Amino acid sequence: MGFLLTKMMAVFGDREHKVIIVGLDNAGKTTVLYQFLTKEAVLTSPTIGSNVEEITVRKTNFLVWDIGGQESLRASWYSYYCNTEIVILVVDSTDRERLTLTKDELHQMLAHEDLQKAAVLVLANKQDVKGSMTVAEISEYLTLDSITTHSWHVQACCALTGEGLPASLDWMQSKVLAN
Ligand SMILES: Nc1nc2c(ncn2[C@@H]2O[C@H](COP(=O)(O)OP(=O)(O)OP(=O)(O)O)[C@@H](O)[C@H]2O)c(=O)[nH]1
Ligand SMILES: [Mg+2]
Repeated sequence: MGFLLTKMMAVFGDREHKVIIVGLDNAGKTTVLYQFLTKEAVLTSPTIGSNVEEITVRKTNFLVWDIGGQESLRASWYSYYCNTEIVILVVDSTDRERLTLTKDELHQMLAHEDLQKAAVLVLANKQDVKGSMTVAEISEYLTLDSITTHSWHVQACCALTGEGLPASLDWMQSKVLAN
C-alpha cells in the first residue's frame, strides 16, 4: 500500500506547499510571482490585498501568495502565515534607505508562532540596476547570520529577466522535499 501511494504521488504530484511572498512595497513581489508562473515580466500596479497562483516545479506543487507590501497592509501579513512552509522575502536591492525597515519586518515575522517551521528565502531583487546592493551587503544589513531558528537562503535575482529565479525554485523544492 505504501509503495502504491509513493508511486501515485510520483505520477500525480505531491500535495500543495504553501509559500508567501512578502517585502516592502515596490520590492518586486508581484513581478517575481508572475515571472515564476509565465517566465515573463508583467506590468504590475501596487497590490491591494494579495494574488495567489499555483506553481509546479517538476511535480512539486506550490501555492504561492503574493501579499501587498504597502505600510497599511503589512499589519495584516500575519493572517497569511498559517501552514506556510516557505517565506520569500523580496528586497529591492536599490532601496538602501528602507533596508532597516525590511530587517525589522523580517525579524518580527520570524518571531511569529505560525512561522516557526517555515524556511526563508531572501531574494536580492533588481540586480540589473547599476549600484544595487550585493547579496553580501544585504545579508549583513539584515543580519541573516544571526538567524539560527529558521533555515534560510539568500539569492540574487532580477525579476524583470528572471535571472536567479530558477535557482530559487530549485532551493524551494529541495526544502519541501527534505521535510
Ligand atoms: N529594474 C528592475 N525593476 C523591477 C524588478 N522587479 C520589479 N521591478 C519593478 O519594480 C516595480 C514594482 O514591482 P511590483 O512587482 O509591482 O512590486 P511589489 O513588491 O509587488 O509592490 P506592492 O504590490 O506595492 O507591495 C515595477 O515597476 C516593476 O517593474 C527588477 O528586477 N529590476
Ligand atoms: Mg505587488
